[in-house]
Amino acid sequence: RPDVVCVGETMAQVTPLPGGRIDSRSELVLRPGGAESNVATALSALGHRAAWASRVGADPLGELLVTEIAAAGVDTRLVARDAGRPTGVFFKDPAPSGSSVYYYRAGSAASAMDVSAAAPVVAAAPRVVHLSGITPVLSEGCRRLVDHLLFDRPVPGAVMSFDVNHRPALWDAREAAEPLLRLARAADVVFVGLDEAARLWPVTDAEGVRELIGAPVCLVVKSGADEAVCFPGETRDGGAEAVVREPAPAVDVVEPVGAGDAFAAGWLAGLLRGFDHGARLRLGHLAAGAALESISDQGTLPDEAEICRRVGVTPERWR
Ligand code: KDG
Repeated sequence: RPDVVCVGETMAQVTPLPGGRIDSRSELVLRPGGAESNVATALSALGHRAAWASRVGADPLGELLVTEIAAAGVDTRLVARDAGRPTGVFFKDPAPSGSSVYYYRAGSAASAMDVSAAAPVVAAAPRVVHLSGITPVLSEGCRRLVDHLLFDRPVPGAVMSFDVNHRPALWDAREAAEPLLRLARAADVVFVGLDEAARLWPVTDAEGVRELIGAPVCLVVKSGADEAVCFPGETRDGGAEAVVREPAPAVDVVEPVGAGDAFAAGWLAGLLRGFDHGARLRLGHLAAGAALESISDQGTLPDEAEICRRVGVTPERWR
């Protein structure tokens, strides 16, 4: 039984080697790139049983994705093959201040997912289902799939985790604002960047996001390089919630794509391990920092002793 099932599209990501650019004659690297499989990969690196549920083309790129993601320890048995549609592709021009991405994903195999893709997720019976705001914009079927998982709650007892993940290249903020807010309000745990929230909604600070999304949701607002704030949600006795803030450690940013996914994975790993809210945020920062220091979407974690030191837990507690 997996701890977490992450549902969403992964594409073949094409990136130039360091120093190169897409618009020049560069050597290119092919790797899996997808928010939800990034979360599954990072969870697996943190020692959890993670599965990725999706659909890929019955083509060499689909094979590459499944092989690479399985090699990272992720259960890929919930990935369907589509003989009639291709695996999506995107190009990434890395830049520390924000990479540029160019999508070739319209009509992809993953965009053909619909509510029937929920059945294997239900059968897997995970403790957590992780979704993101990318999936609902891919197609009507994908939108219904996310709605079904979040509103009908077909996975008994699962914590429903949702990363807002607004991608301006897929829909502008005006179009995305209402659907993403509606989905965030339906989840149990929500991750959002403060800049992303301010682009989508009339908010300027983390408290504003908390008010907008509402108290039953456990909300994590990430303020870029500064800090992450968690509003744990209403307490059972109706008391005021204890807001937790953790400053982000300084890192030498190579490329930011994938850092948000790693943060979510770190936080969810902390949840699965029963860590307190401060330790969950610190583990989120640690995983995000590793991704920020890497040219690919995934980073390399420090060893166990260093993880324990930075998260503030004993090795016994970690294992
Ligand atoms: O979070 C990283 C993702 O944005 C990237 O891997 C590509 O999944 C992707 C997307 O749809 O933008």
